[in-house]
Amino acid sequence: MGYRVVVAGATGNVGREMLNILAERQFPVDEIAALASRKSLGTEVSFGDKTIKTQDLDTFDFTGWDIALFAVGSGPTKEYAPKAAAAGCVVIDNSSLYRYDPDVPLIVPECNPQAIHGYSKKNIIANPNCSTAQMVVALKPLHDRAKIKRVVVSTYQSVSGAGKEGMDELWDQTKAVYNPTSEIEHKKFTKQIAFNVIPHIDVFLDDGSTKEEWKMVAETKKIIDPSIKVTATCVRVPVFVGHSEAVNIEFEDFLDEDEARDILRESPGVMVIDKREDGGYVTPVECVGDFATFISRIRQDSTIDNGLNLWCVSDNLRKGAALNAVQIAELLGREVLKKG
Ligand code: 2RA
Repeated sequence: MGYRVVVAGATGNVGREMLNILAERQFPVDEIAALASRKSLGTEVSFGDKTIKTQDLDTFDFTGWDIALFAVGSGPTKEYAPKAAAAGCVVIDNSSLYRYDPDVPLIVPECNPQAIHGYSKKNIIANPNCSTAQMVVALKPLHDRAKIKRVVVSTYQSVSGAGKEGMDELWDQTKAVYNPTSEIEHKKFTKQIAFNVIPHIDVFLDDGSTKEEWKMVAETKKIIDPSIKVTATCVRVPVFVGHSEAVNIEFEDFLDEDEARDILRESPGVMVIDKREDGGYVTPVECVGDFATFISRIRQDSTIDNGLNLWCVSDNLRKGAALNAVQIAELLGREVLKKG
């Protein structure tokens, strides 16, 4: 006997990946429902080798459903997640709405699986921001070995993090560079992303950082350890899928680069590809469609006593969103609901 599972936001980048990954990982599904907004009603989406028609999120009755994976953004989540939770359906939400709520666990299963037992306060579990998820998978095992004091991270985030619109904008702008035509040339673009990088993701805050940067700080503290100091610079780059991060770590105690590499090689969810030669590292195009968080360029930072640098790459639609959400559902099933 398995679960009755809902995917809300089934026609978006992340929602479609949630369906793909539920099927790929053979999550024990007895029945699946794919929900979308009224404008996408009836759109057909794939679930393994099946095709399912989307239903209306607005009128859907969550009673009798076990788990709902939400990928609808904070606005609709605010309206529909409490309804699903009140109907007894455990919500795993990919938006940022509940991530910082003390009554809602924020979970990366490789880092803080024990937090799953806090879900019942609101019957809601939060999925972290994509740029946080891949980073904490690498930080946690190193923190367990040599306690992290401070993290400085620069991200190189793909346009799929901004949804289909972000991908279309890169595509259109790239075409316009090679083949300027009137309708594309005059299309209003917020900023040029083709052959450019933009040091701005989400809104600016009073201290000059962006909300994306603030999320990495707040979420790393909630998932691993509030004592870790984090400073981030989040940058949009002309890549379709796959976030990359240059991570600098300062530990309480010295951690040798070879020992760090060995620890990461043995860590859940991590794939180390780290050779000091041409091509001995991972780039975003190589991570797409994979479940792993790839780590390369592991090396001492000799400018401080206990420093380490590393390069972290992962598919932001998978570990950064859909995969982590499905892994939380697997954890919930194993540890709490115990069906299937
Ligand atoms: C981005 N992390 O990359 C944000 C939301 N997915 O745009």
